[in-house]
Amino acid sequence: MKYHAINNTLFIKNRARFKAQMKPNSIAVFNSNDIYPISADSTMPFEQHRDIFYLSGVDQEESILLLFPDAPKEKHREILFLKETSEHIAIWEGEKLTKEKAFDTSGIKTVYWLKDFEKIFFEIMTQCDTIYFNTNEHYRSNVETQTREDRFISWCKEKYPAHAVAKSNPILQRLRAVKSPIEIDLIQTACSITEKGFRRLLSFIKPGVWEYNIEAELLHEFINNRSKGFAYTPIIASGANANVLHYIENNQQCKEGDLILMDVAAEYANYASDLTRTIPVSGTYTERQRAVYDAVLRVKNEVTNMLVPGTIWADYHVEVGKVMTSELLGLGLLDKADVQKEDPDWPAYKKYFMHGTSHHLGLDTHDYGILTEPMQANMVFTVEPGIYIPDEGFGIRIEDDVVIQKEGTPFNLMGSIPIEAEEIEELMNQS
Ligand SMILES: [Mn+2]
Repeated sequence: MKYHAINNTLFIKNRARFKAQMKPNSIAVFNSNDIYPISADSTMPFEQHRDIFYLSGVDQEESILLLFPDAPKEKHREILFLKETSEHIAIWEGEKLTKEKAFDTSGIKTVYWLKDFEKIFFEIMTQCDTIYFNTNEHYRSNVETQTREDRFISWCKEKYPAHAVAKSNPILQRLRAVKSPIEIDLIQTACSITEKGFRRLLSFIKPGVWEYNIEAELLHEFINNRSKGFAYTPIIASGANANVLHYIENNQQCKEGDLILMDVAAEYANYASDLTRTIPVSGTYTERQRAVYDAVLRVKNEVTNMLVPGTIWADYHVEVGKVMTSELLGLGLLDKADVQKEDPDWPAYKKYFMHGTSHHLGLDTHDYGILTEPMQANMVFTVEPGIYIPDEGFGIRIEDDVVIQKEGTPFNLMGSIPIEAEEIEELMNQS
């Protein structure tokens, strides 16, 4: 891991909050992700499942966390099962968590090797009535592979058919949505690394650079700052590519007069940041580009203030739609008749702004959080309005990450990243 060790009180508290929600005499099990194969002996880089990470800090494959708050044996209230390591294994496979290191990382005293799992699990299953399974109920999830968690659930249901089952996911959706101070610091670190990358680009981008040159500049800056790299697949879209919302080819040359939309951000310690800036390739916005840019920025600033405790996500989007509609009227992209005859299920503004404005941000870029429940202090959201005009060959999106406050307007974790058109132009034209 490139990141600095995380204070383990984060994970100790996260487990305490999870356990407080469990039914009497129940256990909960969380598995690591697999290392996904490519072919031959090639594999994808390991990405830990965010739930076992959230509850233990263990960032290693083939790990299992078991929680059993009512365990008759006190040492079985929290257990980690890890892939066995030894000095010999360390030489061949590289350093893995020892039992001592696992304790330092997680605060969990009882650590067994994975080879003993079935035996110890049998004993525990004879003592509990309910098992919490960790299924994926994220509103955008679309998983075709069988995860290690899925395999565990199938195995367990077959072997222990008489136990009651319960769902971990709704508990985690609610817990992970509200960030603790340590988590906000980690997200802030990710945002600050992103800022370094973005500032590097302001003197780098010129007509003739290729989108992949920009991707390389960012990766250089991110890794030099202890990030693994991008928090999500970077979108570096010059000219009309900006109108393809999930453009990730990043293989075109940036031309004089074009804008370049960059939805690019670093991760840090598995926490995501999520930034979008749209800047002029030549260092100066045209009058029309500037008018649209300022309209998007006004929408962003105005709707950010609606992210306060109590706001419902769907209602917020209705309000965003009103603000956006008025800007689109101002830009002459819509006229009054378009708005009067609009379909309430697909309002007129959606022709130019067809995606959502905000999502939770945290260990996942589109983080957990139950969107039908009111917003709370210390939830972290993106704010990312955009206006896409294929007929004019450009699209503009601006995105920052903010923390909802108990009172007042949200705190902008990206408040120091240049966003005003003048500031961007000035920085781009300093030689
Ligand atoms: Mn986003």
